[in-house]
Amino acid sequence: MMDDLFPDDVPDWREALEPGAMVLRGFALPHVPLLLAGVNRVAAAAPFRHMHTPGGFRMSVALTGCGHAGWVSDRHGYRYQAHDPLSGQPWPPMPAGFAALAQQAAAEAGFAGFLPDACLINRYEPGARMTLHQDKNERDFSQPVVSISLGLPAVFQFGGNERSDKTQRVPLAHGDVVVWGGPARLRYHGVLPLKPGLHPLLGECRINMTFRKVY
Ligand code: MD6
Ligand code: FE
Repeated sequence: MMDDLFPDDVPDWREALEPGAMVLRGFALPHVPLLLAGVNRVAAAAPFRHMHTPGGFRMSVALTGCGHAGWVSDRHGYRYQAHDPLSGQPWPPMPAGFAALAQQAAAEAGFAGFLPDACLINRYEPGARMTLHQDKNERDFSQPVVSISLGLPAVFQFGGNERSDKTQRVPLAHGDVVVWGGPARLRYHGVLPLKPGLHPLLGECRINMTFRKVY
């Protein structure tokens, strides 16, 4: 009988948020050294920078990226583009191991065969936040987004398909991975202002990496 209440094919490190959205607690922990080495290499070629919204506001989150496309925001709007506007060069290639890890995480959440072509890297310092938004600049909404949290903990807001829908608050810690797609793919979401703190590996900082299939 207990088997019905707690099916053993759903280990408790996987938390379903709602259909299509899942948190994989600690999934990235064994891969932190690889991820941080890769982030450092990317940031050496394409430094973290604070972009401006189309309305002219400086974003509190600093951003870089790697792979075939990077996310860019300026007074003309936001979009993906193949070149880093700071250098005029293509974004750095995705470090070895990144895509395979994102693919494994997606498969754990029920999205087999995910082949990301871009990884956006966000850096939060205390006070930085991400207002509610949808990820909808990608071409193919049948592909999920895989999001890895590193460093200081944060509170993720997860809402509905309208900005005004009520949101749930999901705490995310170092090594947690969120996968969403399918019916959850266009949900509004954001990150509450980062609380001050000192992470043993990353100091006063949270890094979020989101893997997408843009093209
Ligand atoms: C963040 N993440 O966690 C911001 N988007 O810092 C996102 O905006 C996000 O985590 C799409 C899917 C997963 C995410
Ligand atoms: Fe997002």
